[in-house]
Amino acid sequence: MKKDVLETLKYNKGSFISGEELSNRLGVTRTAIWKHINQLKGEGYEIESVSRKGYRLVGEPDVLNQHALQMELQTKVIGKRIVHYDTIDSTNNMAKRIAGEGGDEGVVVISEEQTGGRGRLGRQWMSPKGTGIWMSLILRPSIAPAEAAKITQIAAAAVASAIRYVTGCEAGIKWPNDIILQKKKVCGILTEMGAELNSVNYIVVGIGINANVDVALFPEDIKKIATSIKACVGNSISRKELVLQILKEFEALYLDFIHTKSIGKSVDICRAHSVTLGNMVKIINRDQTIIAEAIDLTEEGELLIRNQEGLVEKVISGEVSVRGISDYV
Ligand code: BTX
Repeated sequence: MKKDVLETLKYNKGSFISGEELSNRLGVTRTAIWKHINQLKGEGYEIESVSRKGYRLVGEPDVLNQHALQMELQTKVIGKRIVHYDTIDSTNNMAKRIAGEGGDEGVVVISEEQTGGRGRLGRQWMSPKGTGIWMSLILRPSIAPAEAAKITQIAAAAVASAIRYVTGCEAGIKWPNDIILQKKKVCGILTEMGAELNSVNYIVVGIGINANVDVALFPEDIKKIATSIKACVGNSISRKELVLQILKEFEALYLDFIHTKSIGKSVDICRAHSVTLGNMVKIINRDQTIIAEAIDLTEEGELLIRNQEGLVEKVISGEVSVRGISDYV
């Protein structure tokens, strides 16, 4: 019922709604409405109450715990259990531990801060307290280990679409695992798995987003390539709203993959928002770098390049990094 009261206030978009109308619409007494309003206020919702006008929602808490998210979650599987920490080494480490102990598909681990946030190849991922979105999703698809990289493409499509929907910013996708705003990295994705030789046991997809992060506090080398949503839109955004939208978009694309065995829908989004395709890029694979033209993505989410001899080759994401010729993008 508290969820219904909140939804009605939200639906009213900042206008007043009387206690009587709320009680009629939801079929409970005005006293019950009053109690739920007080509980919501106790949870940090700013609700103005004015006599003869009623109630209106003026602000929401930006909390990412199970209780706050599940009140508004619109998914069936992803996020059915949310484990929230104030601080942790890495949400991917914790998600892998939970998955290894039998944790279900759909568990989401979120932390306000990571002390050992990781990128690919053990690189460090800066994860300061309270301003970013540092989260990992546990999945249990019946796929071969070689297909795990497809999950990165699904996540990239979901995050870019969600950032666009929530903020109106033109989020781009730098293949294979970065989301870009204004030519800088706003989000990184790290997909890891527990697998046998031929089958995946679990996949953990880690998503790190500089939502309201002050990137000026990052070390020089990272400051040059990183940005935050706040820096691009000029004000803080609701992390909660963005997490809810990402989980919704991710679930739709992931379930489509499970049902159709194709990531075609995600690849279409990755193509449409790609900042890589059509450009000359540097492909860095450990200590080898080649320069090529990025021409397309395959239906499996691999990058097609035309090398300097004019031959078309497939690049599989794994440990490859892609850079612009002179800039990060
Ligand atoms: P990556 O290997 O593609 O990128 C890592 C590189 O990104 C670093 O070497 C550094 O140059 C740069 N970098 C570090 N921190 C940031 C930041 N906050 N913003 C922008 N650039 C940065 C990308 O790996 C994958 C990152 C996944 C992070 C998530 S957070 C939740 C989950 N838990 C965890 O430990 N990792 C994932």
